[in-house]
Amino acid sequence: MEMTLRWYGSKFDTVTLQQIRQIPGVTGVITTLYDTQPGEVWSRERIRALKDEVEAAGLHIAGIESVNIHDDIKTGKGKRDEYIANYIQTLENLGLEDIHLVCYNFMPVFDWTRTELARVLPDGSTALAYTQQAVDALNPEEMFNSIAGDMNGTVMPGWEPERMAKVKELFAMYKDIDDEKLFANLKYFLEAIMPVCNKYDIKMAIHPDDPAWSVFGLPRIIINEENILRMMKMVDDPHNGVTFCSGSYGTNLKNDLPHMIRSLKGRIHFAHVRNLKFHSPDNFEEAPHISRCGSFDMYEIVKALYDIGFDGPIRPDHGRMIWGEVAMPGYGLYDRALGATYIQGLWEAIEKSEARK
Ligand SMILES: [Mn+2]
Repeated sequence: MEMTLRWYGSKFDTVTLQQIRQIPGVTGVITTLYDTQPGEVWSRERIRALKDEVEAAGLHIAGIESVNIHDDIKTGKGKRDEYIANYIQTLENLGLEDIHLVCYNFMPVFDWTRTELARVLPDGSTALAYTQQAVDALNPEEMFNSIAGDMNGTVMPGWEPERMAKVKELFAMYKDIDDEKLFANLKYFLEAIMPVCNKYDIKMAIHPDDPAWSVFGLPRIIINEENILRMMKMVDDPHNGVTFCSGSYGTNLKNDLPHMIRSLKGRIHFAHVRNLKFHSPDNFEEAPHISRCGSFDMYEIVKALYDIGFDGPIRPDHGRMIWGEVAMPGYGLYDRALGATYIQGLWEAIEKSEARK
């Protein structure tokens, strides 16, 4: 595995490449052209400029998170084929610049959903949190306004104001889309992009839906082992793979995370490792990474990744705000740095104890 950190680019991130470079063991960043819109072609020039900037700081681009998918592709409507052609062009440009991992998601309308961006924990730190009760009490626009007011002056992925201005329109687009149609549209998209992925060895890594169930009546399909295996089989190519995100699949306590990891051997191209603390099955917060602070056994999660021979980029996921930091919620420096070193500690211990057997 390679330890990495997500970075939104110097115009958008409060964390610098120089700071990331000083986190022990972190050698790569997972980044994006944050100011591009879904459906747009990423030019080779802009990709190369991003790469040069990262490399000048002594790091490298370990992968892209994300190249977002236009809603016409997800709904199979409008200019789907034109946007898929653009996506293929972007993949080709990434491949030509020697970038071989792309994380994306297929979530309708909303990206990940939280109901609090700064729940105060007993130690005074703050974390992102979710309660179903809060979602049930809001309509989608109220949801957006409550999130937008709480971003510490940053723009959060999937919650861009220009996108949310069209939230009613977006809901109308998905009116007749159920799980089966969403699966079919995902298959259509994947079949179209597999040739370029094979040509440039680009691993596509779908991010799970978060939370791993339907919100506001929208279909959600990347939620459990059964569905993800269905997706792997429906386009059975190793370039069609997954981002294993423990914090997203883990929102549903029925998901056995180590078991899911083992069932996806050879198809996990990227891993997000984080912990959640549950107060009830639909009330949780994003806990510090270490096992004793949350509900997951992080050793078992990392051990499962080790056991399947996972060798892709791994990153700590959302961190808390600690030590007075003001940053994009979930994406501060300090708590993610602690997560990165902790995960590496687990990995080293597993590696050495396995070697002694
Ligand atoms: Mn994730």
